[in-house]
Amino acid sequence: MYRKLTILIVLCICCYSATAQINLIPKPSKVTIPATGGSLTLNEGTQLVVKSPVLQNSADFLNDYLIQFYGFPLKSRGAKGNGNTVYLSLNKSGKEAGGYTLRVEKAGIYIEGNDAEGVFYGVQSLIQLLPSEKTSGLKIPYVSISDAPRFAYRGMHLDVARHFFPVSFVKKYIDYLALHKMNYFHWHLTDDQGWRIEIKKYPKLTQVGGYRNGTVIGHFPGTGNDNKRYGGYYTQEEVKDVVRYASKRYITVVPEIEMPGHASAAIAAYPELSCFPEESTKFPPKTVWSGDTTGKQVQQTWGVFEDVFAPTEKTFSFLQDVIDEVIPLFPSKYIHIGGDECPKDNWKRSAFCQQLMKEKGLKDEHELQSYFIQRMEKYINGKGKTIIGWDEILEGGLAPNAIVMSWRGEEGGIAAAKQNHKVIMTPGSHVYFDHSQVKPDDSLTIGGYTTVRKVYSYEPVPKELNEAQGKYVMGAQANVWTEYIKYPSKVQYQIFPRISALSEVLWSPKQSRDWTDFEPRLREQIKRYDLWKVHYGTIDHGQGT
Ligand code: TNX
Repeated sequence: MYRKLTILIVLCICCYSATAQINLIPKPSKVTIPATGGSLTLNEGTQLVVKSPVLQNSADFLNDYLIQFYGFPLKSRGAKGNGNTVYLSLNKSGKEAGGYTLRVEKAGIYIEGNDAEGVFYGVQSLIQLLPSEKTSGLKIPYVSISDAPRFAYRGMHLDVARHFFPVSFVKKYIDYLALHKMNYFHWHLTDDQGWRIEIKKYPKLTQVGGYRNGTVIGHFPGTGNDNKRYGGYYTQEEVKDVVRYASKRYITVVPEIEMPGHASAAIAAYPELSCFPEESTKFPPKTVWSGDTTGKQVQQTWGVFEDVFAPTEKTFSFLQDVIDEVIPLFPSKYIHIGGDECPKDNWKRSAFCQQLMKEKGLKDEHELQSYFIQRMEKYINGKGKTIIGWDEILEGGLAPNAIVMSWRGEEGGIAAAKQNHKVIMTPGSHVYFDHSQVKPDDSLTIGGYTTVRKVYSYEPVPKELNEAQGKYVMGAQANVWTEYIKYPSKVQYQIFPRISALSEVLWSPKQSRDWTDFEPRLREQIKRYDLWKVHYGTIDHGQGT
């Protein structure tokens, strides 16, 4: 009797200790832990068998990670391992894209993907089974996992226009996505405060538009302005390097070229793209650095600016030329063309615009914006690509094949899905990582208050949509606008731990969402942030909920 009880207690402890070590984020669809418990130890002697050359990216990622955080790689072996071995292979019968199984057994570790991405995601799960502290033998509990993503679009955005971030950091950012099984990086490359991508035909875009006067830190002109030439840009070679880096992590880079609004940097370089090329947008006029030769300026403050692209043939051929150089750099099916926050003031007082509207039978400036976007869509579709636009592109009539990014709440996304258009949800209410995550705010932010718990509570498919309409929701994305985020360390602080919550929203089955289950896993994950040496915010978010 006592013996039976002892065995039971030992079994329970084994189970418990095994369970305690399974702290995966995002939570997999199915995790089975053998009642007997047990573990395998990964060490310098562990071998790595890669069963197909397409899986080499995953093998490299695993080894780079082990070297970086634990100081050793696995030893490559041909076709067969010898017990203490990690096997990467494809499972031809698995159906769901990105799906995989991961088994940790006495005989070895087996990762089988439905496709190459699946193997990569299996590797990410394996990485999370490793201890979050550096130890000599890396004990991994026996476990069997079967998993696949819920949404096809699992995105993070980064605004590199308000503040410029070097390639080295952009790559780290891409790694943060990869470690969370995210698969889209939305690169916000142009805005009023900087044009960040080299366009060979228009060198002034980066020579002039890539820099502004002063490191902007306040809402008011001149606030914090130190009169330094400030900015930067990516050469096309650097862009290709980033895209290659991302593709090895099964991350698609979606470039954003803003139009017709948020165009000050382009207009400072080429004033003829404005409705009023002669008008000065400089304010205050004294703070102009010597390279800024036009009456326009790359903006030195945040906000929305009236000087937008004129809908002229000159502008269209300029933008088409830009697109012609952008498309070959990005294998992405999608090109984001902005469309948000375009003031119509200049179009209203431009005789050219009024004439154009009459000729085309457009009843207001919203329809003129729709005409602008539809023309660009036609051009981009002709190159085999699909456009994405912020939800303002609904106003004045949606371009026929456009995907809508719903940021002003969910309404835009709901309306677009009801018109049978694909949608990516990015509502400011839940997934703006430029908002503070604590109350009171512990640093200067744009405003807003979005806790990790609020992110975790987000459901990307609104209840207003029926089942068929809900299928138009491709997924969701967090936006990281950088008005008040100047350094990589602050980007980290803003995205962690909220990125972990978002990854679970996007990857894990809806029915498994449970904050009380997630929170302890997140606390474990935070130890891993320490291993990565990243800055992070907090789970304990002050007064709010
Ligand atoms: C609105 S979200 C913007 C950005 C700002 C952001 C600040 C969107 C499509 N446009 O230009 O950076 O608010 O939160």
